[in-house]
Amino acid sequence: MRAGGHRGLGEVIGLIAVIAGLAIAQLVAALRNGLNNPIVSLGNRIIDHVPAAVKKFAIKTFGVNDKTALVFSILVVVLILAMLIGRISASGNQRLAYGLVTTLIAIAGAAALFDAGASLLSLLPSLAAGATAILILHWFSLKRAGVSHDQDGLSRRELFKAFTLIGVGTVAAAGVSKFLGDRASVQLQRLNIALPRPLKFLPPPPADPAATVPGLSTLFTPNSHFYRIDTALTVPNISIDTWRLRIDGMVKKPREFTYSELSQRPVFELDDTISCVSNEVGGYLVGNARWLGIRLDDLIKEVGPSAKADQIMGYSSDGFSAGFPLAALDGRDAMIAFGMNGEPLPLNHGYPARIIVPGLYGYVSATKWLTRIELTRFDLKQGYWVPRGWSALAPIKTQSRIDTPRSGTSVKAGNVAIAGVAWAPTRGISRVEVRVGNGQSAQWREATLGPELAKTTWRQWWINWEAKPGATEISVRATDGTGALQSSTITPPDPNGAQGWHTISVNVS
Ligand SMILES: Nc1nc2c(c(=O)[nH]1)N[C@H]1C(S)=C(S)[C@@H](COP(=O)(O)O)O[C@H]1N2
Ligand SMILES: [Mo]
Repeated sequence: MRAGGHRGLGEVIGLIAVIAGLAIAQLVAALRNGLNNPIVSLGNRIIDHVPAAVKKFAIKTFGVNDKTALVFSILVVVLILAMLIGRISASGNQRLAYGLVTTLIAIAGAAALFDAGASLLSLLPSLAAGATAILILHWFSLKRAGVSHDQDGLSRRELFKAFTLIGVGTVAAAGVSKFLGDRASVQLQRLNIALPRPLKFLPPPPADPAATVPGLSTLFTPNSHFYRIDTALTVPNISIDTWRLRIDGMVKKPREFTYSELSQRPVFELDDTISCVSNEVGGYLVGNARWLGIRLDDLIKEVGPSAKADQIMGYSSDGFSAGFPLAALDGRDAMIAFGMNGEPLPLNHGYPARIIVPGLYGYVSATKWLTRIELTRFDLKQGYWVPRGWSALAPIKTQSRIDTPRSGTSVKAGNVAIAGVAWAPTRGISRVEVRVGNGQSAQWREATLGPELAKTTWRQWWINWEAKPGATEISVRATDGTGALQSSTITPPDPNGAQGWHTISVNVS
């Protein structure tokens, strides 16, 4: 038997060493909130530094799965490197192999030092990963030296088996400990806390037209179906016991509040449709919820904003920030929300607290995992997305969407319901029109509007259509509560939200 062993054995050993290293790193990361797996830290740095164009491409291509795609890509690169390292180690060049591991660890460690709330401790997961990988490579190299004379492939196979077992065992252990560690406990806490009760509940919602119009969005978007957009590779796990909200900056009386202090203030309910600025015409990065929380304007008044301040900046525990005009607190029901559709905020949507400002896109207002509010100035501070090319001011544009029929599908000739939603928070929707066909003869017809919960929410709409065989286009346009017609000018989402009438093509058979 050659000293190098079976073909491919080096690569397998490299994989085992690195996977076990990552599992150990995961275990170490689970020991303390804020520590991250090296893969996650690398991903965080990529998210922070990729050019805006690439990020836009990723969101467009992978949609809300862009993070999974990113983690997966990093993992693939790391595993390819692992095989390379294994190969080098198997060929006898231990120094080069360990050198490469050390280099990888140095890069991952450096990445971790920029994670939110990083300290020297942030290096621990990477160091643990490196030490594990090198130990395993070393052990195999000793074994290899030991068995290279006895011509016996079996012992090598046994070794391989042993390490597969160790690898699988460590991955399982790391997963379990992570789960039991932070996530499960915060998840459990969330299930067990009672939301504060408003003095006055909003009336129960009216009958939902979606019940009788198949394919139409429901009046409220269930939390489980609500779109999620954020830069967080791992969802922050924040316990209400340790959570604090600091309000500072250009204020007379900076203050810090605990969860119970805030939730004992008068709470109210707000029906509000939030949207992502990245939502394309006809897109699904929009949802409607009944939020529960406290008034933001009252809170800001109490800390005494300086006359010089013109921006309210929310910061999250993971380093995201979003700023909007102080002047947006013009009486509208901006809130610090604790509840969403009758439940505490889901972890994905900002538990334990987030900001909701009716009428503004999420990236300038809706900070999830909120831990700090700073009164500042637009000429001093920019929120996370602004230096990345998005507008500093971003009111939600009037949009309308056809939910059914779906574009590119076929429908049977006869009576077909065309239906969808339209939104223009805080202006409301006063009219929705639908046009079938695009020729001279095509007429705009007024759709029936669903119930108006508030000027801040979307409105469902529907219309009956006598579909005749052939291919056709269907367009929709909305008029907001001020009487302004939705713009027909097609613009992309950047820098401040897509415009244009949603047009679909369907085939009638
Ligand atoms: N902490 C944090 N909050 C955030 C973001 C983020 O990346 N991090 N993204 C914002 C953006 S761009 C949008 S559109 C909304 C989306 O809120 P949702 O995920 O609850 O739908 O959250 C906002 N709040
Ligand atoms: Mo967004």
